[in-house]
Formats: sequence, C-alpha cells, structure tokens
Amino acid sequence: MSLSAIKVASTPFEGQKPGTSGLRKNVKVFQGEHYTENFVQCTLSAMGEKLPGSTLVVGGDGRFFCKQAVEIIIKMSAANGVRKLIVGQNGVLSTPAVSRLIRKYKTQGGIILTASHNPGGPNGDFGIKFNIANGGPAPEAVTNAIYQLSTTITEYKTCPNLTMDISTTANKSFKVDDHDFEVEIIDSVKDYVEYMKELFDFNAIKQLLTGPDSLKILINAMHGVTGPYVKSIFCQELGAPETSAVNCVPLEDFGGGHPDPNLTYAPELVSEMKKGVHGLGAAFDGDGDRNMILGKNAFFVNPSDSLAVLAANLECMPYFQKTGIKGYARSMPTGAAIDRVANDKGLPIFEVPTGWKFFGNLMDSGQLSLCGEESFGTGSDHIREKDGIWAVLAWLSVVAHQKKSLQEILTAHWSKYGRNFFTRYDYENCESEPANQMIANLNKYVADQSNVGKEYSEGGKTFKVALIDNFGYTDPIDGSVSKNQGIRIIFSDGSRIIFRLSGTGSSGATIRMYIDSYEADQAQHMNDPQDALKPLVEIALKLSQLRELTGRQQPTVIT
Ligand code: VG1
Ligand code: CO
Repeated sequence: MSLSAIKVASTPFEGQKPGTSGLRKNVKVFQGEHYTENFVQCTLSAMGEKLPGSTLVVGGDGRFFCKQAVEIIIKMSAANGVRKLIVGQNGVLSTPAVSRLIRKYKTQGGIILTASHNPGGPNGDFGIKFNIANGGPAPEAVTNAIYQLSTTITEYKTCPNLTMDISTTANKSFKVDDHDFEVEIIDSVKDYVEYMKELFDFNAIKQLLTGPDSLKILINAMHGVTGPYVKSIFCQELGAPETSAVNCVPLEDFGGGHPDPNLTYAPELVSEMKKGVHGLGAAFDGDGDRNMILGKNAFFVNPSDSLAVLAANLECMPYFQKTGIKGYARSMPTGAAIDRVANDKGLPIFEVPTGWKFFGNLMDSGQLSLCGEESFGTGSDHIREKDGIWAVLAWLSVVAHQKKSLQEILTAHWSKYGRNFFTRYDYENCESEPANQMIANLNKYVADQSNVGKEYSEGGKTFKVALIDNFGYTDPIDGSVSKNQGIRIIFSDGSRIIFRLSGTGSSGATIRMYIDSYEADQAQHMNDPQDALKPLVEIALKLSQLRELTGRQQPTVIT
C-alpha cells in the first residue's frame, strides 16, 4: 500500500507548555482543531536528528480521547519519518509499562497519553507526555524546546489515508512516500509482568498470599489503567483470589471518580480496609505510577515513610541483591525519613525538585537505586518512572521477609530511626491571582535574610527560623539549573514548612503546603500527625496569610 504525507497549515496555540509532568488541559482543549496535532508535531520536531528512522512507544491510561490521540500520532509519525511505533493494544499502556518498553526495546523514546491523577471523561482532563530514550520523562531542556516550537509552528505533517486497527495485536508495514513505516500493536501487560517476575521473588510472595496464614490483600485499580496488570500479577501469577482485585475494568472516565490514590479520593478502599479483614490494601492513580499503601484497619502508610521503610529493606529483593544499593533520593518536599536510613547505611541521599524527571540523570549515572515523592510516588532504577505496582510488590516482599504486619513494621522503623511527622495540605483550584500574590509575598519574606533567627510560637511550641529560600537545584550530572522550585522555611530543629504551586493542574491554581517535623521521643510516635503538626500548620497558615488571601478556610485534601 503506497501512502503520502501532506502538510497542514496551522498557527500557534498559547500555553502548550508542559508542566511538572507533560501538557495537561481539559479534553475540550485537546479536541480543538489542530490543537493535539500542533503539540504532537512540536514533540516530534524537538527530537531533531533523532527523529528520522526512530522507534517510539505509544500508549496511555485509556482515558477519554486516548484512542483518537493514538490515531493522530500514528498518522503523524508516519509522515514525520519515524520508522516504527510500538503501540499498546487499544492504545493502553501504564506509564511504568511505557518506561519499561522504551528501555527493553531501546527505542528513542515514547509518547504517553495521560493526565495521570486528574479526572477524565468528556469533561475531564487529557494529557500528553514525552519520555526520552532512558525511559524517563523529558528533562526541562526538551520540554522547553517543545514549548518554543509551539510558539512559532506554521504547519504539521500527517498521513491522512493511513489507517490501523489498534484493537488486536498485530504487526503492519506501510510505505509512506519513499520510506518504510511499521506499527506493532503489542499486548499491554505481557512485557511488564515478565519484568516484575525478574525483579521480585514471586514464589515467596505467592506463599505469603496463599499459604496457611495467608495475608489477605485488597487492590483497588480505581478504574485506571492498572486493572489488567493487577489481575495478571496479583491474581493469576501470585494466586490472590479474584475478590482481592476491585475496580479493575479501566473506564474512559474512571467511573466518574478522581483517580488519585489518597485518603480523600480513595474512600472505598479506606472503608473496606477499616473492616479489618485485609492485611494490606493498595490503590493506584489513572496511569499507574502512584500508589497508596494501607495496613490492617486502614493503617495509613505515609508515602514518605513508605519510602524510608523500603530503603531500609531493599536487601530482601532479588533485584537489589544483584545490583547493590547505590544511593537514595527524594523530592525536596518529601518528608526526610529516608535521609536517616541513608545516613545509617552510609549511602548518599539526593534532594531534587518535584517531578520524576529530576531522578533520571542520577539513575543513569549509577548513583541512585531508590527514590520517591510524598505525592504517593515510589520507584527504583529498574525503570525511569515511579511505579505503583512495583511499590506493592516491594511492600509484599518486605512483609514476606519480616513476617510482621504493616503497623508493626512502621513502629519498629520509628523506634530505630525516630519519626518524621509529615503532612501535605492541597488547596485545589484556587483563583490564580491571590495564589500568585501569596507566593510573591513569601518570595519577599525569604529574600529578606533578616527573618532568619525570628521565633514563632503556637500551641506551646516555639520554632526559630534557621534557613529560608526558594529552592534551586543544579543537576550534578549535566549542570542544568532549576530555580524557584518551592519556598522553604526551615527551623533550627529541622522542621520544615514548604509552599509551592502545582504544575499539573489544567486551570486555576493549586497551592500545596508541606510540613515535615522530626520526633525522636518514642513515647510520641503513635500520635496523630495532624495533632503533632498542628502548631507548625498554624504558623504556616499565618505566615503565608493563605486563608486571608485565598478565602479558603480548609484544604481540599489532607495527606
Ligand atoms: C504532582 C506531584 C509531584 C508528581 C507530579 C506528577 O505535581 O506533587 O510529586 O511528580 O504530580 O505525578 P504538582 O506540580 O501538581 O505538585 V503524576 O502521577 O500526576 O504524573
Ligand atoms: Co500518575
């Protein structure tokens, strides 16, 4: 079949600027004439010399508009000189699966169609993210290049007559003008499942889940992309009963829910776990890179603690027995519990800005084995994305090894290292102007170094300011500089207040406030974090004047 590429005239759209993790907008925006095509063209063009003859992986979380976007990408890749696309069946691939496929098949990168934890459906959000050849999210140099191109675009290339059925696995070759183009539709879960079997001791986990005193688990896929992966791994491979996997049918609108695994948006899992029947519960976000872990009676494992516990126990997993543990990292706002594990083991700990793209260089240079973010992201250098299912398998490995409940594991961890109490307050969808005003005020505050040494008292506790800044990061590998990554107010006892604006929303402004405070006294470890952190929360709210400026008396989500 002979096909031809054509050029379609277009003009720039404002704001095609990828945020913390790709470009995210309301579906209606992506449906606009030329909008998706423009961004895809800029993404492909930004590959420069690597584009002609390249192979790319394409897939997404199955949300509304994914299939149309895959169709657009196939036609445009053909016209832009891409040699081959590896596409998930029905356009479905989890974000960690894309990362794995890029690495396994050594492709030049991949395009992921997801707005991750943002709601989907005809009125929800859609998103497009580009990952580079290491399997990780494109660094800022690449996303900036994409954005620059989007401001001057005059045309895009497509191959309108090329059609491909993506609903069954197949391999199809085309001739587009004078070059060859191939589309391979692959099973969405197979490669990923095989890889997990390499990384973990599936026999040990299977014994834990099926033996005489078996651990009952409850995995809630929240109608996101992980459903088929969950069924294959936990039920078919590891022998958990079918009833332990719920909401495993991926839906274009996630069943109307907010596919964000936290205590607010995963209430179904929380209430089931409260019944005390299951020993471990987990949920994932739309694209499968986030995880929430709960113990019996809905005992909440804070993501910052989860990271620290895994850091202390990696040795029980075959992958790390083979590779060794090179170092750890966390995003700046993440609770510092993992730092104590790193110090104890004499291993390096890196602090990077928010967003998984900042971990890639450290992993590629062999300095980083395990990293995470307070936003329910955990992962290792097995791929270059955070990985929700991997995190559950890692936790099950720890439980199989220690033969203790999650609560026992956590309390033993706190006794050894002390406890970092952590909380995050999200104020979603505030008006942009007052949110920006608040950040501007805070910038003024941290710029005035005479504020260092000031004391703030609340609830009988006094905190003395030791360091204030707007966090900046210089990548130790390529020297790239990322400024203004979050306001930090650090007190003399190490307690931290952090403010930043979200870079994943599609409208308005979402304010995130993070509080982290260390408690050495074991007698205090079972306190409720909200009680323990109340004085610091109040200091943060007063200092920022968040309530006065935004009019919000309560956050939308508390973690
Ligand atoms: C949020 C989280 C950040 C995470 C990012 C992408 O970003 O805070 O830690 O890496 O989402 O996660 P922001 O800019 O909104 O705070 V995902 O699972 O939505 O790709
Ligand atoms: Co996600």
